Amino acid sequence: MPFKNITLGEFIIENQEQFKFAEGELSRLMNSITLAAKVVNHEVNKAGLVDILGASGDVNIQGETQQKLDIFANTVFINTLKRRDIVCGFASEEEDDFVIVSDNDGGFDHKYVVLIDPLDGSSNIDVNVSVGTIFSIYRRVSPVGTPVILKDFLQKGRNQVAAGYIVYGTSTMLVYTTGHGVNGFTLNPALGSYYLSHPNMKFPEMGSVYSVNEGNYVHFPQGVKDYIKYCQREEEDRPYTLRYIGSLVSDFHRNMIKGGIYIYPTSTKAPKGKLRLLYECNPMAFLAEQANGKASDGYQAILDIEPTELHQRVPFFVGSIKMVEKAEEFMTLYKE
Ligand code: P6P
Repeated sequence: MPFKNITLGEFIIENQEQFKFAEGELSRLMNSITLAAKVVNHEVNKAGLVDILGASGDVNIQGETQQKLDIFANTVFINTLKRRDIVCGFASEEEDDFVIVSDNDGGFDHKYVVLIDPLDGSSNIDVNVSVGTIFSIYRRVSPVGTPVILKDFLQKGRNQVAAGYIVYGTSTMLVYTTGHGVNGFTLNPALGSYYLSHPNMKFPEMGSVYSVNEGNYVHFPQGVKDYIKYCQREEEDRPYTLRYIGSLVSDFHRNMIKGGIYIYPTSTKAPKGKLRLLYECNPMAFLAEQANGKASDGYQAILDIEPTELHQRVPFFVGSIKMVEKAEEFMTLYKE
C-alpha cells in the first residue's frame, strides 16, 4: 500500500499530539532545523566549487582541525534556531562551552536546549564523501526565566524529547524521532520541501554488515578483536561484509536500512573512545532504540549513561539488536 507522499510539515501537524509539549513547539523546532539543513546542504553540495573547501586552520576543543564548512554549519544551525523563540541554549562540537541564548533574545524564557554535531564526518568533505548533521533536543531542567546552565545539557539520553540527523548524501535526508518511531524525509531540492520517503524505519534484528576501522585493530580491546574475528569466520551466516565510510551518519543510515553494526570502541589511542556522548551517541542511540535496534558502550545502554562533561567521549556499539548483543557477549568475557 503506497504511503501518502506527504511533506514534513503535514506529517508534523498530523502527529503534533505525539510531541508531549505541543503548542506547535515541535513544528517550530523541526522547521528551523530543516531550514538550516537546506542552507548547509546548499553549501555542502558546492563545496568543491568555492574556496570554502579545506581546513580553516582553526582547531576545535577536540583538537581536530576545523573544516570551514564545520564552522559555517555551526553558525547556520545556531543562528537559525536562535531566531525561533524556543531554544534557551546550545552545545556543539564546534563550541568549547555551551552557548546561552541571551535575555535580549528572549532565551531565558525558552524551554529547549539543542545539542549538535553540525557537520559530522567533515574530514570527508574534501573527497566528496557523505557527511551529516546530528541533533539532540531536551527540555531544560533549570527554571524558566533564568539563563540556561550546564545541568540542562548533562541530562541522560533517556530524557531526550527529539533527536535526528540530516545526511548530505546522494540525496539529502532528514531522519528523526520524538519517541514515537523513526521517520525519514527526503529533500526535493527543486521545491525545497522534505517528503516522507521512509516511514516507520526499523533496524532488521540481524544484519551482515559490520562497520569498524580495522586499521586500529591492534589497539582494540580483546573483546572487540574477538568479535571482529567472529564476523570474519566462515560459519553459519558469516563471514559478514565490512563497510566503513568514515562518516557515522552514513554508516548508521545504511545499517538501519540493510541491517548491521557500527562500532567505535576504546583503544590504546583513544582510551575513552572517539565519539561524543551528548551530541553523537545519545541522539543516534535514541533513534536506534526507537527503530528496534540497540546502542551501548559495550556493557550498558548509552541512554542510561549519566553525563559528566559536555564533550565527554564513550565507546559506541550501535545497530541490529542481535549483532550488538553478540558484540556485548565478547566484551563481557573480558570485563574487569
Ligand atoms: P576514524 C568522523 O570524524 C567521526 O566522528 C565519525 O563520523 C566516523 O565514523 C569516525 O569519526 C571516523 O573515525 O578514526 O575511523 O577515522
